[in-house]
Amino acid sequence: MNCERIDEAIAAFPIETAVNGSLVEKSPYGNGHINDTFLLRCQAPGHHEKRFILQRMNRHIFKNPEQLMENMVHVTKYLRNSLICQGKDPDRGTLNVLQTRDGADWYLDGAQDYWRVFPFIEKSVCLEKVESEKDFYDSAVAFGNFQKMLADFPVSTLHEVIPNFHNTASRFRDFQKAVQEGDKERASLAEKEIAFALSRENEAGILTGLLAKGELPLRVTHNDTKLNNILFDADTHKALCIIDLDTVMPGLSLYDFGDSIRFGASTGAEDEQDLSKVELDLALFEAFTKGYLEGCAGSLTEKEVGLLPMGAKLMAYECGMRFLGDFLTGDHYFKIHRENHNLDRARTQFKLVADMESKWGEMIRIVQKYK
Ligand code: ADP
Ligand code: GN1
Ligand code: MG
Repeated sequence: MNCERIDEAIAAFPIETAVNGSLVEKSPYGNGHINDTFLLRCQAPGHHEKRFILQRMNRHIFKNPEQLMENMVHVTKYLRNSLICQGKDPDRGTLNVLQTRDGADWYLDGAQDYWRVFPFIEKSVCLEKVESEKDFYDSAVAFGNFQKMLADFPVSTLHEVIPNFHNTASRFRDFQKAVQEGDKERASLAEKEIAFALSRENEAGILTGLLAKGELPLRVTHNDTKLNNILFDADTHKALCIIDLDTVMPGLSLYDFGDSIRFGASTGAEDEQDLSKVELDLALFEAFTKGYLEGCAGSLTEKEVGLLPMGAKLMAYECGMRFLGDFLTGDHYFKIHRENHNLDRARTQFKLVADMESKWGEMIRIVQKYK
């Protein structure tokens, strides 16, 4: 990670003054595919320590970082007030954006990169993989509750930071273009996967079509509801805080549900190479469905609830097309750590789609049980 301006960025924030101490560690942190994340550790006299998360935002992907930060500050302040009203701890229940020494919400460095800092939420854990059904259920309640807490947030005040982010029909067109214009040698490695994706064109627009007809509501959604975007309390293992708010935008609740399922209810990692290890775990699907509906507490319409399985399938399908499109066009979007990494990721997503198709009746039955 080439971050030569990191010291310049650190100096812009009141990190050391916050604890009257000195910075003793700055190291790469987390497993995100987009931004560069660092952990900062400050040591104060008397062994008191304070940690921060510093992030350099990906400017190739986030074309308007100032609008993005405006969304983030607006939403986190709103959540903070709601938590205070509910008598909960606003420093642990939501992300908080630390202002620069000049009172801004971000720092723009001399190379035109944007940086931001969050106080580290202590005594928390972040899971890359579901460890127990209960944790996954808790994460579902938290994501459902996030949806509910933002139900009255004025949607129209949010900027659409990435247009058509979860518009599977538009992602399908991008994918077709990637197949036409991408690397031919890579395409020959992925013939089967390309055919799989192209053959499902008629399903891509199902949810956005219903939105356009007014049959599904536009909501404030998170849009990146992977399990590793939630922090759990280290002692109680209760879900504590939803993080990674870059893509909070107007969207469909079904895609939030679906993203959690494709990531957390899979029996394999997102980049597992042995596809025999990848399938939809129906027990986890059930735990998440139950928790999400409880967390939403009646705020979803009957139509939304009935379409939850479609949200899961389309999200895995869309994500697979995004990974595969990126593989075909040279891996410029998602960070990769090995050869064919994005192809491996696409394969797991399409394996999940196929598995969901074979378990469709059971997925519907589970949703009916909790509606
Ligand atoms: P990315 O967009 O790269 O996924 P995230 O915002 O999800 O970045 O942060 C990466 C990781 O950093 C998270 O998975 C989590 O482990 C950790 N993290 C982020 N913010 C905080 C915070 N305020 N407190 C504690 N850990 C955090
Ligand atoms: C990216 O940054 P991260 O890893 O939380 C991506 C998501 C994908 C996800 C796949 C802004 O999320 O849309 O679903 O990778 N974020 C963006 O793991 O494109
Ligand atoms: Mg993340």
